[in-house]
Amino acid sequence: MRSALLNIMVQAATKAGRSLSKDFGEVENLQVSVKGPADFVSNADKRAEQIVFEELQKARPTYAFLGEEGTEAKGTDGQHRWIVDPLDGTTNFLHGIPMFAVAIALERNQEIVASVIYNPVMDELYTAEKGGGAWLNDRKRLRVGGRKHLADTVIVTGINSRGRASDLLQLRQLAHVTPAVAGIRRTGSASTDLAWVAAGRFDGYWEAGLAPWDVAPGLLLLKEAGGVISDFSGTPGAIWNGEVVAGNESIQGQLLKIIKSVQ
Ligand code: 2AM
Ligand code: CA
Repeated sequence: MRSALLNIMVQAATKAGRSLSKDFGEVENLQVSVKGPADFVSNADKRAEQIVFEELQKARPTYAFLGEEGTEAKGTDGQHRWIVDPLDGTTNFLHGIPMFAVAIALERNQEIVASVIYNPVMDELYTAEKGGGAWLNDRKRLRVGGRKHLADTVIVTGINSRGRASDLLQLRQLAHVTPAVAGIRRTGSASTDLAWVAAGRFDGYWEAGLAPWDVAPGLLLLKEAGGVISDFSGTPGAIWNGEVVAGNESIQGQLLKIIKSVQ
């Protein structure tokens, strides 16, 4: 049974997800045109944020709102804030790759207490509430993978290719992590990366240059699945400086050691 709060979040995420799903079908048709579907995608993104905003605002009018597409509401209760990425994995969406999600987190007194990540194409709904565990499609309780040896792990990362200093650092990190693991993956959706570490599909994840809405929804999911998450200095649960290293306790520690050793 979902709580009333989680129900509101799921309702918002699935409604926005249906809108994205419809637009995604259109994007697949637009792939052949020369101009490409970039403007169309940007509108799909904004539409999804508007749907999430309206749903959440209707249900909890006093909560603040922070969304990637620029929607902001200050809120009046001083305690609660929604942190929303209406389309995490925009580049995938634009290219007709079905790896993207609607991601919603609720912050209460500076702590993330509820999360929903929904991929409408795969129809995978990830939910978590503080103390209530992490779940896939309401049925499957999630638990991070149990591997202890880094050499056996599949690690996911993301490298934002916008020519910033953190990109080069990530490439150096990649050069050190790659030979130490069984496989490296890159999905292009940070919330999916964290959800899949929570589900034990990936054993670990690291990335820099992220925004709070990329990290906040997956952070709680991962913690509720028994995972550990920190920034590159090892400070637990960081979402505001854009750095993430995540995994089970053992793998997170080993990954962090490599990340720390790379300058
Ligand atoms: P997006 O699809 O919502 O843009 C991929 O590595 C991850 O980084 C995705 O979650 C992507 O979110 C995010 N991302 C891409 N470009 C970014 C940027 N310039 N700043 C912050 N996050 C970014
Ligand atoms: Ca994002």
